Amino acid sequence: DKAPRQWGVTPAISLTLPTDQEIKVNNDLIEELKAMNSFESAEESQKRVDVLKRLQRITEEFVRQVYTSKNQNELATNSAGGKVFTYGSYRLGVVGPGSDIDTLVVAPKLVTREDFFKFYPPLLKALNKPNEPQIIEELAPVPDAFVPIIKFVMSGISIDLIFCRLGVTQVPPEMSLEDKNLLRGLDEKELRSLNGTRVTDEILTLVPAPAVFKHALRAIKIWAKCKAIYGNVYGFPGGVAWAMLVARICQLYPSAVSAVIVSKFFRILGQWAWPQPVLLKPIEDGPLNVRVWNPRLYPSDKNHLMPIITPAYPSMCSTHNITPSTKAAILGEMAKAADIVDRIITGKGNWKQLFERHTFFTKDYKYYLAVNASAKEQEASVKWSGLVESKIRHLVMRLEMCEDVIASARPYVKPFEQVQYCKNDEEARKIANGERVENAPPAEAANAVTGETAGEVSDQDKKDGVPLWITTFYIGVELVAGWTGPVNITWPAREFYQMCHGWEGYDEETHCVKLDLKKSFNLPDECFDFGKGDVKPAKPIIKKK
Ligand code: 3AT
Ligand code: MN
Ligand code: MN
Repeated sequence: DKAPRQWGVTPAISLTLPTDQEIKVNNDLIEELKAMNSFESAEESQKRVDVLKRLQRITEEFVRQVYTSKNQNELATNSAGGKVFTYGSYRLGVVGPGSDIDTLVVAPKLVTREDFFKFYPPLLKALNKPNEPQIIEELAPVPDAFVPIIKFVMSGISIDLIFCRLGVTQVPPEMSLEDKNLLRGLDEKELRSLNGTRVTDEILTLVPAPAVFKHALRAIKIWAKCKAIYGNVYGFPGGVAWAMLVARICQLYPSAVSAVIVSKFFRILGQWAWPQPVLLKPIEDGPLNVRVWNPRLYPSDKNHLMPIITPAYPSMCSTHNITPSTKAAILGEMAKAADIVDRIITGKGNWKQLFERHTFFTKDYKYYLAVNASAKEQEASVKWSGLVESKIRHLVMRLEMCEDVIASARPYVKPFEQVQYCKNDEEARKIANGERVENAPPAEAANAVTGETAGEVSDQDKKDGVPLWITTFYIGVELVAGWTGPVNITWPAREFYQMCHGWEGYDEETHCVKLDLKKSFNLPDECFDFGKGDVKPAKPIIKKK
């Protein structure tokens, strides 16, 4: 007999086959996932396949056009190829009804990033014919992003399209990105673009049973979103980090069903010897002069509180954003979940209990710091709120340093957007700066990216008013036990304002950011999902002596 294959950096904890009870509980889990609308229909999946086929054809046409424009001969042009890869939730097999498709276009050496932004968008636009339903909508190339990207909607599905050229003359249909020598000679943007696909492809090869992994990952992602502990920008694990955590548990229990993976997930990771890293395989060396995660070599890597390391060379820490407060929130939720799942596994509870909505706004804090980012125009608002959002975790870290007053500070993972129609510029300025104004002007919920609004404000008010786009981020603030003095956050606030104002696009006429510390009972309705049973905290009644 051959010894069983070892998955990952240690032997399995158990190879035991599932019991009848575990199989039953696993079926219940899958039913619950279906009930929560986690899966899409067969038609919807087929639509994704068709969209990808179409993108593959466009990619080949794109490469041919670039070759022709560069006077390449017919033989070279016809054999150059070009291939569409995927990464993100689609590649991991966990897309839900609203998911996008994260796609990567790979082309031979001759095709540059400039060519991508010059030739690809017109090819997409050309799919739209007059007097017919539009195939391509919301086309938005962002060439100067950290990872340059073309965003659009194709046949109703959101697409994130990124690009990388390789130092090869042909990119055939069977091309794989596994070989790390392909990374030679790439610039940083190209390396970043290639990374997503290389990491997701590798994760899938490192789990013993992909179907078990996918269902468990669906459950964990839904749980993490319900508990508001999902999102890299805010200092929580993002989709890839959660995937690697689930993958590691799958390696330790190669024969387990998804329900058992979920239960072991909370027990093992909740008691993990952090900051010991979670690895899916030994960290590899490689041909490039780039940094690979190594706390013995790099002091900054030693600061990572919950390192979850990507498997593909060059390995990186996917969770360098985690702070002491977000770590505490994650571990707290894992401990609670472990108890709930124990009861489910033994037949004394049900999966709904695992997916209950968080109590971030209804119970968890007495104080909330609202971060209001406002801009006078919709477009400016998108960029500015994105910039402010990326600084939230830095504000959180500084709040955490006010140890005399603040015990913990935890960011909420979703911004709230609204547009307010002010009487004039002066009033808009006051509102942006958090000054009180008499008879607050009308406001409605908004989406600055699409321009959609709730439609509550009358057309007349809109016509008469000066619009102010406001994005609010919340941070739950727990004071040190017994603290009754003032809550002085002057220092974190000043540092935060400096960071935001230091942005190269900052213009004090257009952008404003203002902190506003609130008591829980003063939170606005936008924080609550009354339909899901949220109850707004009440103002405590002050007893007379
Ligand atoms: P959905 O099913 O799409 O909600 P997902 O995991 O696919 O879940 P995204 O499409 O947002 O999530 O992201 C896919 C990957 O793209 C994850 C990460 O490697 C990369 N990515 C996303 N946003 C950013 C960003 N702002 N900066 C760098 N990489 C990003
Ligand atoms: Mn995605
Ligand atoms: Mn995406």
